[in-house]
Amino acid sequence: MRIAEARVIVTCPGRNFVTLKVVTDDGVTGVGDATLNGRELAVAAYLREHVVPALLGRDPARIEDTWQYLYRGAYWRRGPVTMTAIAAVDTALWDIKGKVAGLPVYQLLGGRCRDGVTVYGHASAATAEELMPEIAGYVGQGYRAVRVQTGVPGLSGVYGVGKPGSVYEPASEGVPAEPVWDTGRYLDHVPRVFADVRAEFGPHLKLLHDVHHRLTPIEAARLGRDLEPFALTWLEDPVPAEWQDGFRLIRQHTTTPLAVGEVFTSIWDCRELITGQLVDYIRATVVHAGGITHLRRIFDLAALHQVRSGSHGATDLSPICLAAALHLDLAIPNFGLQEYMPHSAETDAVFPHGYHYEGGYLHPAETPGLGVDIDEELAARYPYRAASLPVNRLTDGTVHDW
Ligand code: CS2
Ligand code: MG
Repeated sequence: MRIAEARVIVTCPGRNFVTLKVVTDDGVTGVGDATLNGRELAVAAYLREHVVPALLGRDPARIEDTWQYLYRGAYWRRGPVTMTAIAAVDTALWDIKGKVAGLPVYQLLGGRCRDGVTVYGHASAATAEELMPEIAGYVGQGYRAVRVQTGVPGLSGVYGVGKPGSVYEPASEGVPAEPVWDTGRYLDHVPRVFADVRAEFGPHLKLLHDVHHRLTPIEAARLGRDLEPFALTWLEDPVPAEWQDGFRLIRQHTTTPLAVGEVFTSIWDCRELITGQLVDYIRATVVHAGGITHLRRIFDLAALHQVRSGSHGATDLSPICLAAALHLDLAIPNFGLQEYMPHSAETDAVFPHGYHYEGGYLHPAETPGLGVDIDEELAARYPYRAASLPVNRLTDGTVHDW
């Protein structure tokens, strides 16, 4: 069996997605997500111009060899564009292998380690009062874990706080929006919100919070300490993710568990954090960290150090990435939680899939491969629309981390 064709499909069913579809000479197809939010066309060009020509004629069964060929062979290693492109190829080849074997991909990865994949939902609202019914809504649907984000009094909008009742969307059309951020107001507000949430929902609901890289290590240490009475499951991205020493300082001050990794692209980004036990959850994901093959390697390293998985799963990762993540989540021993934000109906229609939510768990499809596809005719009806993630500024206009 040989790779006969590989198509790069860019579509915007409400938001932009890039997909690689690999076709073999006997007609088996596999799909991989290649979406890099706000930089979609860079990955599409990397695939079209540099990767697809080298794939044609290769044996699709050689997943590891193809990974090494693309990673080592390019000489220019790592980076989000490269690793997203490699991920797309890797994911598509696992899909093909599953279809050829007649097995869902999690079976090829060693079989299930659990009955279902525990997911966390996203409760967010502009005010603390509006937040409570949002959280109650998730609890009512059976969620065991909820990420809680709120607006901050005095700030007009805060990244990560969606509009209640609508599909979460981190990018906006055109050039970046420039919201204003104030660390002091945030640090004052968030512990009060969690005090109310814990009082309302009791000790057993898992609560998470995403700082989105906006603090310095000592500010994050203070927040972690202030949140200790409310027993968070994790505090996410407390400082910019590349500042790994920052985690050492936070660790010296607080027992609030830490999570990081949605912007990581390789095991090299995670290595010190994992081996030093500076974090508790590693949130790298299939589409940005080199596919199923490489993410498995990261999770295996994490397992040695009692670090658990917590893969990124926002709406800007396509249903193909979510399907792939679920197969891996089911098969690794050190699974922690999976982020889950349902996609829009338009997106779900473009990516027909067999995974489903039930009582706090997601379950991958039992069909051979990943159990997800792209409807190319439908996808063609939604042309690409330029959209950007925001740029964060302080009240005096300084560009800040986010
Ligand atoms: C967030 C995302 O899901 C998360 O935890 O941090 O909204 C993230 O900012 C976006 O996926 C970026 O594209
Ligand atoms: Mg996050």
